[in-house]
Amino acid sequence: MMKVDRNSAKSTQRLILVSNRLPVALDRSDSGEWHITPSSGGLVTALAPILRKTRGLWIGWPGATAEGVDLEQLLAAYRYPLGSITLKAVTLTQDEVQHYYSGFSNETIWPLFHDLHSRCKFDPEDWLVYQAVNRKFAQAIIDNSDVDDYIWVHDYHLLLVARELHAIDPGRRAVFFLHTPFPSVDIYDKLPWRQQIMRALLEYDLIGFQTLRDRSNFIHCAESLTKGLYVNARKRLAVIQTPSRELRAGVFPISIDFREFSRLAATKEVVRRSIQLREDIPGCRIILGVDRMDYSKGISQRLKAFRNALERFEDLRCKVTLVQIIIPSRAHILEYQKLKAEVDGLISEINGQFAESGWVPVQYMFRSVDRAELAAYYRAADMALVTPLKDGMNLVAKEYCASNVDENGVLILSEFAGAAVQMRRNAMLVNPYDIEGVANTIYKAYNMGGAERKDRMRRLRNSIRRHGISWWASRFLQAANYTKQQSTIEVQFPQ
Ligand code: GDG
Repeated sequence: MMKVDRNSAKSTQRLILVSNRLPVALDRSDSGEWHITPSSGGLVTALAPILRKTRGLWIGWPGATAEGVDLEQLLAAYRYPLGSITLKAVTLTQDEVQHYYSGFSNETIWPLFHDLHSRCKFDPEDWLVYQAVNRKFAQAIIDNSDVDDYIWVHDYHLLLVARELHAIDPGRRAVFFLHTPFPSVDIYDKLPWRQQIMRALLEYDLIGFQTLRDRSNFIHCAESLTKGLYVNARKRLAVIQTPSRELRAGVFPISIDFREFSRLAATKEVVRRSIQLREDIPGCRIILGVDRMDYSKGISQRLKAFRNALERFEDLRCKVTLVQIIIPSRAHILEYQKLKAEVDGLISEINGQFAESGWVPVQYMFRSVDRAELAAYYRAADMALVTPLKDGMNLVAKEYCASNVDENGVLILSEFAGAAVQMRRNAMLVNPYDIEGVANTIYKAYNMGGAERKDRMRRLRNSIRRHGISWWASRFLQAANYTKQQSTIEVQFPQ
């Protein structure tokens, strides 16, 4: 439990969370009825207590566009199961979804921030709509908040919200957390709107990054693009002074609800299912991959590494199965369709080349699985292969360890995932582009003795237990001076 400063004169300040997506999914049944289901996630779990206690508000896009249906009204009538959190929908037209979401967010900023600038589309129309939608979000904040409310904006879809807020009301303050990496100057400079975006980012009061490297990249980009900038990065929270204002930049590695994952993994249902999953592949160790279908996740490179391992280490054949769960994502974007075709092709090549009676080397699921099923896979897996080409953090790596209650699994982790900073000593780090290197590491992990596996996994789990999602949220909110100003609430951060 975190005691907050009760001597402060200020009364409860409402927390307003702003993200591209609301924490709900909207679906339409065949009969045309709309269904709203809460989508779980670390962010909701971490912030629900504080949102509840401050009568907080979550502003975002409900994830659907619907002709002739008032989604705002639909959501207003919906009671969010996690308590008295109010959800406020920002509705988007088809055209906005295409240019702001698919276009600028996912075909410009996403690849650029993952160092994949050759995949970027730089379309002025996308940029115009991106600005307009950020303005729309800012207007929704103004319409639904008071000047004292505390505004926390999330992620790369909403880089300009502070600028747009200030254009309407210069007195508003907002803080920001970037879930993706921030690229180096060489990459960031490719962006035709680098200057406008940097200026807009400097209008936040606090910016949180996943790793020190992301923050350093940001500071270098800011320095190279802004005259008269003074930076003191020696403190834990870097202080950045522009000619007109001052802001802070910090490092807050996001995490998961450790307790929730380890509790789920120990339930009867999950234990039973994980035993069954192992029995379904008798005599084989399970290597697990869980990713959104995204080129940043390095799925093709991972499959090539697995193939290389089977080619060079014959004793792995019939002894390991790669279970690859891939969640469909951004399927309307051409690059993602091409990636799916490539992944499908590689899997069928590997299975065609190596499968024998009773053994299929790659088991592939292209769909989402429910949380208990995911926990059963995490628990059943002898190894997790988490090999993104670049990743802000990568929560799968942490979820795998939290669910590995038997402490006998091995985590093979890309050195380019933000998670590698905290997990580098006890995970087996790989360069995902080094196909032979990853194959060698699979083989090493396969041969690792029980004592070493246990020792590494125990340390990984202890570190995630100590630095879970509530630790992340409380550190960010403290840095932003949010919790200090609370006089009437006690914020619980369970660990
Ligand atoms: C972005 C950044 C950063 C996956 N499959 C299923 C499922 N999942 C859940 C996992 C995990 C989440 O999706 C994926 O999180 P990641 O961190 O791996 O990746 P991104 O979606 O790219 O997230 C990333 C993150 O933001 C947080 O800041 O770490 O770097 O790119 O939680 O469990 N969940 C269920 N079924 C599935 O089939 N229920």
